[in-house]
Amino acid sequence: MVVLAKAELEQIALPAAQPPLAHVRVVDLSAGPGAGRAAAARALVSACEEQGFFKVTGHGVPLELVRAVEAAAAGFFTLPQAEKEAAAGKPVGYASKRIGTGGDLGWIEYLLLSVTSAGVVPAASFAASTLPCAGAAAARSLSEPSCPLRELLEEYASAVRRMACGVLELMAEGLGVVPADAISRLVADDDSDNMLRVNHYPPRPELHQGGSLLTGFGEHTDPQIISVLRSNGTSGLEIAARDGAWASVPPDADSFFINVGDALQVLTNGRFSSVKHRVVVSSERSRVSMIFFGGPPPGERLAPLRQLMGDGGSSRYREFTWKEYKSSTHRGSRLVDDRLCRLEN
Ligand code: GA4
Repeated sequence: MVVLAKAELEQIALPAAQPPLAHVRVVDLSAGPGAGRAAAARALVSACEEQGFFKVTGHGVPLELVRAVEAAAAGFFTLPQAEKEAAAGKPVGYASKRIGTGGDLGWIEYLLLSVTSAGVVPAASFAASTLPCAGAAAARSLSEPSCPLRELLEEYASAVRRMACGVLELMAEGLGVVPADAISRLVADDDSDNMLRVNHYPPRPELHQGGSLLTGFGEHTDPQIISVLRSNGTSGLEIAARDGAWASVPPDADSFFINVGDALQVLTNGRFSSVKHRVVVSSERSRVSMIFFGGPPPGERLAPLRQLMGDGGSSRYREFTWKEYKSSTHRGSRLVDDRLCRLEN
Protein backbone atom coordinates (compact mmCIF):
# COMPACT_ATOMS: atom_id res chain seq x y z
CA MET A 1 0.00 0.00 0.00
CA VAL A 2 1.21 3.49 -0.79
CA VAL A 3 -0.10 6.27 1.41
CA LEU A 4 0.46 9.85 0.33
CA ALA A 5 -1.07 12.97 1.83
CA LYS A 6 -2.97 15.29 -0.52
CA ALA A 7 -0.07 17.77 -0.59
CA GLU A 8 2.33 14.93 -1.48
CA LEU A 9 0.04 13.76 -4.27
CA GLU A 10 0.03 17.29 -5.67
CA GLN A 11 3.81 17.29 -5.53
CA ILE A 12 4.02 14.24 -7.80
CA ALA A 13 1.26 15.20 -10.25
CA LEU A 14 2.29 15.27 -13.91
CA PRO A 15 0.52 17.39 -16.51
CA ALA A 16 0.01 15.22 -19.58
CA ALA A 17 0.31 11.81 -21.17
CA GLN A 18 3.15 11.53 -23.67
CA PRO A 19 2.96 10.17 -27.24
CA PRO A 20 4.19 6.64 -27.80
CA LEU A 21 7.82 6.19 -28.77
CA ALA A 22 7.79 6.22 -32.56
CA HIS A 23 10.58 3.72 -33.08
CA VAL A 24 11.59 1.26 -30.38
CA ARG A 25 14.98 -0.18 -31.35
CA VAL A 26 14.94 -3.99 -31.18
CA VAL A 27 17.95 -6.29 -30.92
CA ASP A 28 17.47 -10.02 -31.45
CA LEU A 29 19.96 -11.86 -29.26
CA SER A 30 19.28 -15.26 -30.80
CA ALA A 31 21.38 -14.78 -33.94
CA GLY A 32 24.19 -17.33 -34.22
CA PRO A 33 27.75 -16.43 -35.25
CA GLY A 34 28.12 -14.82 -38.66
CA ALA A 35 26.26 -12.12 -40.53
CA GLY A 36 23.19 -12.25 -38.26
CA ARG A 37 25.26 -11.63 -35.14
CA ALA A 38 27.24 -8.84 -36.78
CA ALA A 39 23.96 -7.16 -37.77
CA ALA A 40 22.63 -7.50 -34.22
CA ALA A 41 25.86 -5.97 -32.86
CA ARG A 42 25.50 -3.02 -35.25
CA ALA A 43 21.83 -2.55 -34.31
CA LEU A 44 22.77 -2.59 -30.64
CA VAL A 45 25.50 0.03 -31.04
CA SER A 46 23.32 2.38 -33.05
CA ALA A 47 20.45 2.01 -30.53
CA CYS A 48 22.87 2.92 -27.72
CA GLU A 49 24.16 5.91 -29.68
CA GLU A 50 20.73 7.20 -30.64
CA GLN A 51 18.62 6.50 -27.57
CA GLY A 52 20.64 4.71 -24.90
CA PHE A 53 17.69 2.36 -24.84
CA PHE A 54 16.49 -0.71 -26.72
CA LYS A 55 14.43 -3.84 -26.45
CA VAL A 56 15.81 -7.37 -26.64
CA THR A 57 14.09 -10.40 -28.07
CA GLY A 58 15.48 -13.93 -28.39
CA HIS A 59 16.93 -13.37 -24.92
CA GLY A 60 16.83 -16.96 -23.65
CA VAL A 61 15.36 -16.13 -20.24
CA PRO A 62 12.54 -18.68 -19.77
CA LEU A 63 9.19 -16.88 -19.72
CA GLU A 64 7.78 -19.42 -17.23
CA LEU A 65 10.48 -18.29 -14.79
CA VAL A 66 9.73 -14.64 -15.47
CA ARG A 67 6.02 -15.16 -14.86
CA ALA A 68 6.58 -17.23 -11.74
CA VAL A 69 8.87 -14.67 -10.13
CA GLU A 70 6.54 -11.87 -11.05
CA ALA A 71 3.57 -13.69 -9.52
CA ALA A 72 5.52 -14.35 -6.31
CA ALA A 73 6.64 -10.73 -6.15
CA ALA A 74 3.11 -9.48 -6.79
CA GLY A 75 2.00 -11.81 -3.97
CA PHE A 76 4.54 -10.20 -1.66
CA PHE A 77 2.99 -6.78 -2.27
CA THR A 78 -0.44 -8.09 -1.24
CA LEU A 79 0.81 -8.99 2.25
CA PRO A 80 -0.33 -6.88 5.19
CA GLN A 81 1.64 -3.63 5.43
CA ALA A 82 3.25 -4.56 8.75
CA GLU A 83 4.70 -7.74 7.23
CA LYS A 84 6.10 -5.87 4.26
CA GLU A 85 7.55 -3.24 6.52
CA ALA A 86 9.33 -5.92 8.52
CA ALA A 87 11.50 -6.15 5.42
CA ALA A 88 12.52 -2.50 5.63
CA GLY A 89 16.23 -2.07 6.16
CA LYS A 90 19.24 0.00 5.39
CA PRO A 91 20.14 0.83 2.69
CA VAL A 92 17.71 -1.43 0.85
CA GLY A 93 14.77 -3.72 1.42
CA TYR A 94 11.06 -2.91 1.29
CA ALA A 95 10.04 0.72 1.08
CA SER A 96 7.11 2.74 -0.14
CA LYS A 97 6.71 6.23 -1.58
CA ARG A 98 10.27 7.39 -0.71
CA ILE A 99 13.03 6.88 -3.26
CA GLY A 100 16.65 7.48 -2.28
CA THR A 101 17.65 9.89 0.45
CA GLY A 102 17.07 13.24 -1.26
CA GLY A 103 13.34 13.51 -0.61
CA ASP A 104 11.95 12.07 -3.86
CA LEU A 105 8.43 10.71 -3.64
CA GLY A 106 6.54 8.42 -5.99
CA TRP A 107 3.36 6.40 -6.28
CA ILE A 108 5.34 3.22 -5.66
CA GLU A 109 6.31 0.48 -3.25
CA TYR A 110 9.34 -1.67 -3.91
CA LEU A 111 11.95 -4.20 -2.91
CA LEU A 112 15.58 -3.33 -3.53
CA LEU A 113 18.00 -6.25 -3.15
CA SER A 114 21.68 -6.92 -3.62
CA VAL A 115 22.65 -9.66 -6.03
CA THR A 116 25.72 -11.31 -4.56
CA SER A 117 27.77 -14.26 -5.72
CA ALA A 118 25.89 -16.24 -3.07
CA GLY A 119 22.55 -15.43 -4.71
CA VAL A 120 19.92 -12.76 -4.34
CA VAL A 121 19.73 -11.68 -0.78
CA PRO A 122 18.80 -8.51 0.93
CA ALA A 123 21.96 -6.39 1.21
CA ALA A 124 24.42 -7.79 3.74
CA SER A 125 23.44 -5.09 6.18
CA PHE A 126 20.05 -6.61 6.68
CA ALA A 127 20.46 -10.24 5.81
CA ALA A 128 19.04 -11.08 9.21
CA SER A 129 15.85 -9.07 8.88
CA THR A 130 12.60 -10.84 8.11
CA LEU A 131 11.35 -10.58 4.58
CA PRO A 132 8.03 -12.38 4.43
CA CYS A 133 7.81 -14.81 1.59
CA ALA A 134 4.76 -14.66 -0.58
CA GLY A 135 3.13 -18.03 -0.77
CA ALA A 136 4.88 -19.20 2.37
CA ALA A 137 4.00 -18.88 6.01
CA ALA A 138 4.09 -15.14 6.49
CA ALA A 139 7.09 -14.56 8.73
CA ARG A 140 9.61 -16.76 6.92
CA SER A 141 12.81 -14.88 6.43
CA LEU A 142 14.20 -14.26 2.97
CA SER A 143 17.50 -15.52 4.32
CA GLU A 144 16.02 -18.92 5.15
CA PRO A 145 17.02 -21.74 2.84
CA SER A 146 13.57 -22.55 1.51
CA CYS A 147 11.96 -19.23 0.81
CA PRO A 148 10.12 -19.55 -2.53
CA LEU A 149 10.28 -15.83 -3.32
CA ARG A 150 14.01 -15.65 -2.66
CA GLU A 151 14.69 -18.79 -4.66
CA LEU A 152 12.79 -17.42 -7.62
CA LEU A 153 14.49 -14.03 -7.37
CA GLU A 154 17.88 -15.76 -7.29
CA GLU A 155 17.11 -17.87 -10.30
CA TYR A 156 15.75 -14.84 -12.13
CA ALA A 157 18.72 -12.62 -11.26
CA SER A 158 21.23 -15.18 -12.41
CA ALA A 159 19.39 -15.74 -15.72
CA VAL A 160 19.12 -12.00 -16.32
CA ARG A 161 22.73 -11.39 -15.33
CA ARG A 162 23.82 -14.01 -17.88
CA MET A 163 21.72 -12.29 -20.51
CA ALA A 164 23.10 -8.86 -19.57
CA CYS A 165 26.63 -10.22 -19.94
CA GLY A 166 25.69 -11.56 -23.38
CA VAL A 167 24.41 -8.10 -24.34
CA LEU A 168 27.65 -6.52 -23.14
CA GLU A 169 29.72 -9.01 -25.15
CA LEU A 170 27.71 -8.23 -28.26
CA MET A 171 28.24 -4.55 -27.49
CA ALA A 172 32.03 -5.01 -27.25
CA GLU A 173 31.92 -6.80 -30.59
CA GLY A 174 29.91 -4.00 -32.19
CA LEU A 175 32.29 -1.40 -30.78
CA GLY A 176 35.37 -3.35 -31.91
CA VAL A 177 36.58 -3.61 -28.32
CA VAL A 178 38.79 -6.57 -27.33
CA PRO A 179 38.83 -8.79 -25.40
CA ALA A 180 35.17 -9.68 -25.88
CA ASP A 181 34.58 -9.57 -22.12
CA ALA A 182 36.16 -6.13 -21.62
CA ILE A 183 32.81 -4.71 -20.48
CA SER A 184 30.86 -7.81 -19.43
CA ARG A 185 33.50 -8.87 -16.89
CA LEU A 186 32.55 -5.85 -14.80
CA VAL A 187 29.09 -7.34 -14.27
CA ALA A 188 30.16 -11.00 -14.21
CA ASP A 189 32.71 -10.66 -11.41
CA ASP A 190 31.96 -12.28 -8.04
CA ASP A 191 32.30 -8.84 -6.46
CA SER A 192 30.19 -6.97 -9.01
CA ASP A 193 27.74 -4.59 -7.39
CA ASN A 194 24.60 -5.95 -9.00
CA MET A 195 21.14 -5.14 -7.69
CA LEU A 196 17.59 -6.23 -8.30
CA ARG A 197 14.66 -3.91 -7.87
CA VAL A 198 11.03 -5.06 -7.88
CA ASN A 199 8.65 -2.14 -8.21
CA HIS A 200 4.92 -2.17 -7.62
CA TYR A 201 2.92 0.81 -8.86
CA PRO A 202 -0.61 0.41 -7.53
CA PRO A 203 -3.43 1.74 -9.69
CA ARG A 204 -3.95 5.49 -9.58
CA PRO A 205 -5.79 6.52 -6.42
CA GLU A 206 -9.46 7.45 -6.67
CA LEU A 207 -8.71 10.99 -5.66
CA HIS A 208 -6.83 11.46 -8.89
CA GLN A 209 -9.13 9.62 -11.24
CA GLY A 210 -10.37 12.64 -13.10
CA GLY A 211 -7.20 14.66 -12.70
CA SER A 212 -3.61 14.57 -13.72
CA LEU A 213 -1.20 11.66 -13.88
CA LEU A 214 1.09 10.76 -11.03
CA THR A 215 4.82 10.21 -10.94
CA GLY A 216 5.59 6.61 -10.05
CA PHE A 217 9.36 6.99 -10.31
CA GLY A 218 10.77 10.40 -11.17
CA GLU A 219 13.06 11.31 -14.02
CA HIS A 220 16.62 9.96 -13.63
CA THR A 221 19.43 8.05 -15.27
CA ASP A 222 20.70 4.79 -13.79
CA PRO A 223 24.21 5.07 -12.31
CA GLN A 224 25.28 1.52 -13.26
CA ILE A 225 26.63 0.07 -16.54
CA ILE A 226 23.45 -1.58 -17.74
CA SER A 227 19.88 -2.03 -16.52
CA VAL A 228 17.58 -4.80 -17.71
CA LEU A 229 13.92 -4.03 -17.20
CA ARG A 230 10.85 -6.14 -17.55
CA SER A 231 7.28 -5.23 -16.70
CA ASN A 232 3.97 -7.03 -16.57
CA GLY A 233 2.69 -5.54 -19.80
CA THR A 234 1.31 -2.42 -18.14
CA SER A 235 2.28 0.95 -19.58
CA GLY A 236 4.03 3.66 -17.60
CA LEU A 237 7.67 3.72 -18.68
CA GLU A 238 8.72 6.90 -20.49
CA ILE A 239 12.09 7.80 -21.96
CA ALA A 240 13.48 11.16 -22.97
CA ALA A 241 14.94 11.57 -26.45
CA ARG A 242 18.22 13.46 -26.86
CA ASP A 243 16.21 16.63 -27.61
CA GLY A 244 14.44 16.25 -24.25
CA ALA A 245 11.05 15.16 -25.64
CA TRP A 246 9.37 12.46 -23.57
CA ALA A 247 7.73 9.42 -25.15
CA SER A 248 5.94 6.47 -23.60
CA VAL A 249 7.31 3.00 -24.25
CA PRO A 250 4.67 0.51 -25.46
CA PRO A 251 4.72 -2.35 -22.92
CA ASP A 252 5.90 -5.79 -23.92
CA ALA A 253 5.73 -8.51 -21.27
CA ASP A 254 7.77 -11.02 -23.32
CA SER A 255 10.81 -8.87 -23.99
CA PHE A 256 13.32 -6.98 -21.88
CA PHE A 257 14.25 -3.33 -22.14
CA ILE A 258 17.86 -2.27 -21.73
CA ASN A 259 19.06 1.09 -20.42
CA VAL A 260 22.53 2.48 -20.89
CA GLY A 261 23.70 3.64 -17.45
CA ASP A 262 26.09 6.41 -16.39
CA ALA A 263 29.06 4.05 -15.96
CA LEU A 264 28.69 2.86 -19.56
CA GLN A 265 28.57 6.48 -20.72
CA VAL A 266 31.98 6.91 -19.06
CA LEU A 267 33.43 3.63 -20.41
CA THR A 268 32.45 4.68 -23.95
CA ASN A 269 33.82 8.21 -23.39
CA GLY A 270 30.37 9.63 -24.05
CA ARG A 271 29.76 7.78 -27.33
CA PHE A 272 26.73 6.29 -25.55
CA SER A 273 24.67 8.43 -23.18
CA SER A 274 22.73 7.12 -20.24
CA VAL A 275 19.01 7.36 -20.93
CA LYS A 276 16.72 9.61 -18.92
CA HIS A 277 13.61 7.73 -17.96
CA ARG A 278 10.69 7.83 -15.52
CA VAL A 279 7.49 5.96 -14.74
CA VAL A 280 4.06 7.55 -14.74
CA VAL A 281 0.94 6.05 -13.22
CA SER A 282 -2.24 6.54 -15.09
CA SER A 283 -3.93 3.22 -15.27
CA GLU A 284 -6.46 1.21 -13.35
CA ARG A 285 -4.04 -1.73 -13.42
CA SER A 286 -1.11 -2.42 -11.12
CA ARG A 287 2.27 -2.23 -12.78
CA VAL A 288 4.95 -4.63 -11.55
CA SER A 289 8.44 -4.21 -12.94
CA MET A 290 11.69 -6.00 -12.20
CA ILE A 291 14.97 -4.32 -12.96
CA PHE A 292 18.42 -5.86 -12.81
CA PHE A 293 21.20 -3.27 -12.41
CA GLY A 294 24.66 -4.41 -13.50
CA GLY A 295 27.30 -2.46 -11.62
CA PRO A 296 31.06 -2.99 -11.30
CA PRO A 297 32.92 -4.19 -8.20
CA PRO A 298 33.22 -1.34 -5.66
CA GLY A 299 36.99 -0.93 -6.05
CA GLU A 300 36.90 -0.95 -9.87
CA ARG A 301 38.52 2.15 -11.37
CA LEU A 302 36.33 3.51 -14.13
CA ALA A 303 37.58 5.53 -17.08
CA PRO A 304 36.94 5.50 -20.83
CA LEU A 305 38.16 2.32 -22.54
CA ARG A 306 41.40 3.14 -24.35
CA GLN A 307 40.14 1.61 -27.59
CA LEU A 308 37.22 4.04 -27.63
CA MET A 309 39.28 7.18 -27.17
CA GLY A 310 40.65 7.23 -30.70
CA ASP A 311 44.15 8.34 -31.65
CA GLY A 312 45.28 11.11 -29.36
CA GLY A 313 41.73 11.46 -28.09
CA SER A 314 41.24 12.87 -24.66
CA SER A 315 39.22 11.44 -21.84
CA ARG A 316 36.01 13.33 -21.12
CA TYR A 317 35.94 11.98 -17.56
CA ARG A 318 38.40 11.76 -14.73
CA GLU A 319 39.03 8.31 -13.30
CA PHE A 320 36.98 7.29 -10.26
CA THR A 321 36.05 4.14 -8.41
CA TRP A 322 32.56 2.72 -8.53
CA LYS A 323 32.40 3.02 -4.75
CA GLU A 324 33.09 6.77 -4.99
CA TYR A 325 30.43 7.28 -7.63
CA LYS A 326 27.88 5.16 -5.87
CA SER A 327 28.32 6.92 -2.57
CA SER A 328 27.94 10.27 -4.32
CA THR A 329 24.52 9.07 -5.56
CA HIS A 330 23.47 8.28 -2.03
CA ARG A 331 24.44 11.52 -0.32
CA GLY A 332 21.07 13.22 -0.45
CA SER A 333 21.12 13.16 -4.24
CA ARG A 334 17.81 13.89 -6.01
CA LEU A 335 16.72 11.59 -8.80
CA VAL A 336 16.82 14.35 -11.39
CA ASP A 337 20.40 15.47 -10.56
CA ASP A 338 23.10 15.25 -13.18
CA ARG A 339 25.70 13.24 -11.26
CA LEU A 340 28.19 12.69 -14.10
CA CYS A 341 28.90 16.35 -14.70
CA ARG A 342 31.05 16.43 -11.57
CA LEU A 343 33.36 13.87 -13.17
CA GLU A 344 33.83 15.67 -16.46
CA ASN A 345 37.33 16.86 -17.35
C1 GA4 B 1 18.31 4.67 -9.82
C2 GA4 B 1 18.63 3.23 -10.26
C3 GA4 B 1 18.40 2.22 -9.12
O1 GA4 B 1 17.00 2.05 -8.92
C4 GA4 B 1 19.03 2.70 -7.79
C5 GA4 B 1 18.36 4.01 -7.40
C6 GA4 B 1 18.79 4.65 -6.09
C7 GA4 B 1 17.83 4.31 -4.94
O2 GA4 B 1 16.66 4.04 -5.15
O3 GA4 B 1 18.31 4.39 -3.80
C8 GA4 B 1 18.87 6.17 -6.38
C9 GA4 B 1 18.72 6.32 -7.93
C10 GA4 B 1 18.95 4.93 -8.45
C11 GA4 B 1 19.71 7.34 -8.55
C12 GA4 B 1 20.08 8.53 -7.65
C13 GA4 B 1 19.95 8.26 -6.15
C14 GA4 B 1 20.19 6.77 -5.89
C15 GA4 B 1 17.86 7.07 -5.68
C16 GA4 B 1 18.51 8.40 -5.76
C17 GA4 B 1 17.88 9.55 -5.57
C18 GA4 B 1 18.99 1.61 -6.74
C19 GA4 B 1 20.40 3.20 -8.05
O4 GA4 B 1 21.46 2.60 -7.96
O5 GA4 B 1 20.35 4.55 -8.42
